[in-house]
Amino acid sequence: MTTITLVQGDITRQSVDAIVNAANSSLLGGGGVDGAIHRRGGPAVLEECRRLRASHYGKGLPTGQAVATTAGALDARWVIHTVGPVWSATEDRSDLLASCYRESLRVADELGARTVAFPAISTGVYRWPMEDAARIATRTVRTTPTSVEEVRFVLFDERAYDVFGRQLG
Ligand code: AR6
Repeated sequence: MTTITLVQGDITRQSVDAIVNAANSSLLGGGGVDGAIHRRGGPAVLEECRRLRASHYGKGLPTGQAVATTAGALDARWVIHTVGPVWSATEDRSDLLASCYRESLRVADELGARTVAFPAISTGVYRWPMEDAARIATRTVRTTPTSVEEVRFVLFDERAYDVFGRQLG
């Protein structure tokens, strides 16, 4: 059984086995959660991202996929980088957003992670409406078979926290 918990705060302050990063396909960092994770995780995270890029993802990590690195100085063992879809009003990209959660959990299982913290993927720079993103995130985590014991959604602000809270009932 996987317990789903909800926290309002900064994902880089979480003490968990794996922290999921809302990355971009370059794997070289950016703003939002990605910037915060690289800042606090330190150069070891970026170094491993660079190596992964060189060895496997020369064309970038595809949207909806996930890959793990060290967590550097973060209070976690791994960072799982996933690339959310940019919101589109004309194209349904829900499956890609669901895939981020599914693939991150698959990688977490491979690593043997018991506790995993997720941000609200795609709801910042990638502009996905919070209600819809929360519905997809919670439904996917609830329906994905995994050995992860705790999935912790870490929401930055009170509004996002409330929206996720309503989805989890
Ligand atoms: N802890 C938890 N949540 C956070 C934090 C934090 N420290 N910082 C921001 N959020 P975003 P995306 C929330 O933009 O939409 C980057 O540049 C934020 O309020 O981080 O998937 C990447 O490199 C929002 O609700 O990720 C990509 O280019 C949520 O996290 C692009 O942004 C996600 O916002 C990815 O965009």
